[in-house]
Amino acid sequence: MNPTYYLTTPLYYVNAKPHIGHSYTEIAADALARWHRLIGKDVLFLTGTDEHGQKIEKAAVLAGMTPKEFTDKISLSFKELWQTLNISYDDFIRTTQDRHISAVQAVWKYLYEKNEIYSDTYRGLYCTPCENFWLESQVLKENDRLLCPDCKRPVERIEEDNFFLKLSKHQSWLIQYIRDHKGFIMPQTRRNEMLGFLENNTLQDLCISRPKSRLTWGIQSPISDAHVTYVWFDALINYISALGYGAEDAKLKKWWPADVHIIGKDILRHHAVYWPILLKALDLELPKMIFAHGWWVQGGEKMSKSRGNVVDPVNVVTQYGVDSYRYFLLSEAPFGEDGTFSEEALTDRFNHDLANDLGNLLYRSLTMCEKYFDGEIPITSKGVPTPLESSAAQLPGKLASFMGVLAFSQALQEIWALINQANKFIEEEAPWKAAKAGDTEKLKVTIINLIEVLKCIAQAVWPFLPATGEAIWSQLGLKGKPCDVPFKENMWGFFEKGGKVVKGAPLFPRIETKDNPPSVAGKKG
Ligand code: ME8
Repeated sequence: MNPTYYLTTPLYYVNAKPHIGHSYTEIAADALARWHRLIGKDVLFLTGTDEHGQKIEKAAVLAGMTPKEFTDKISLSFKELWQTLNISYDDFIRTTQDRHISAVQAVWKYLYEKNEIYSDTYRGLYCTPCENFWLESQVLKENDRLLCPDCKRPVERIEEDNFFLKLSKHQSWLIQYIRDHKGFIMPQTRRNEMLGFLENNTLQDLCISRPKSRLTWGIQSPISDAHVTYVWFDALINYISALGYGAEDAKLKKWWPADVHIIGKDILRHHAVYWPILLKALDLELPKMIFAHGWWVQGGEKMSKSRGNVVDPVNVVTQYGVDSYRYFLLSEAPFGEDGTFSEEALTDRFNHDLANDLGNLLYRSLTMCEKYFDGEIPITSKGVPTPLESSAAQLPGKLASFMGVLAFSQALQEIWALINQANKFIEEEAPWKAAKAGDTEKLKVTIINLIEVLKCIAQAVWPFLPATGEAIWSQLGLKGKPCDVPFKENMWGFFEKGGKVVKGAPLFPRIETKDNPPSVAGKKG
């Protein structure tokens, strides 16, 4: 049996269409899922949509639709975008599905019977855009207005009879758990932030319901006819409801605990405080890692629909292509830190890394294979080891350590170091000279080394740029996909029986800009 790898993304709110921020989390998760498939793991990649609560109910009313009609429509727009972006999720959960509703109700019952839940009156403030409860002492005061400390929008004062999950009794356990498990909250800055928060504040018990007199668009509580479930309590449970919690043990046993929950830093507290305590109360293990990535910012502020500063992924991929967009997002900012989106930066990376480095390497190598050997991959009698071979052998190990800590931009740098070494190899070996001198054996050795390294590169880029990896694969004359062949240390000699390349058009025709005239291209080979 192959080792398993279970990874999740947040469930996105369906109050509006997805933007670049949502696509970032999704693309990162996709790269990680594909990487683990490439190295032979049995992967479960879960994503989906968060469809209950006051914010969605309001958005539906505004659109003149029922919440059901509205959530069906927007949830579909997420699925469509994921298809466009080549996202290979295995399961898409919607919090309005029966499997989720029954799991949430099973959680309610378990916790109620265990005395982890009690009823009381909630007096405090509520931010609908964030769906968060706040205390008077936590909100911002501006003139006579009270504002949400996260999104800075006005909060509403509420007094409601509700149900609460006991958090404070688990506080010291959680602090100790985080201290003992260094890789549990990543990156380390976020871990320190959470430890600081827990060490300096007494946790308020979490309100987990809303009265039906205020909100009906939620999951019915099985212990009170008058209440529905608070949207965050509902949504977090998706990570186990998708595994059949309360209904089917085998799936939960196979996949839980999750290997990583990938989230943005905006929802760290929900995942690093509420979720672990909820799991502890449920007598379930904690996920192995919670990774909170940074934000795409515009004008110094987080990109979000409500701020009106979002970039629409569909426009970008229409203009630059899916893999260029994926490459830009994963290489531009270290995962965990904020990034700034600009078309200039994207064009620059496109021309430099994709067109010049990767595209040219493939095009030149296959052109030479066609020119000197009619496209037949040469079989050499001299198995001369080259520096390319040893660099390629080290790549899987290096990538494994970066991917283990979700360091996507560093993993890409390693792959590009090999691409550039191969480009340098062409210049140094100057195969056109060997051809002129009639040194066929040397020519064969050079070409076969390029073909072997391209095969390794096709596999290595595939998690990040799946269509590109597959295009290189088929231009090398190979059947299937790069993930069909194990990606491991000793992979040189793959073409020892030869083969035939099928050169295509350049993968990334360069984008002309003022600083980047077309004449920069046109290298030998
Ligand atoms: O919070 N930069 O859903 P949501 C980077 N339903 N990532 C961003 C981003 C930005 N500017 N904007 C959004 C919710 N994201 C809840 C989650 S989970 C059980 C429930 C990404 O639609 C990032 O992953 O507001 C962030 O955490 C998520 O979208 C928030 O999505």
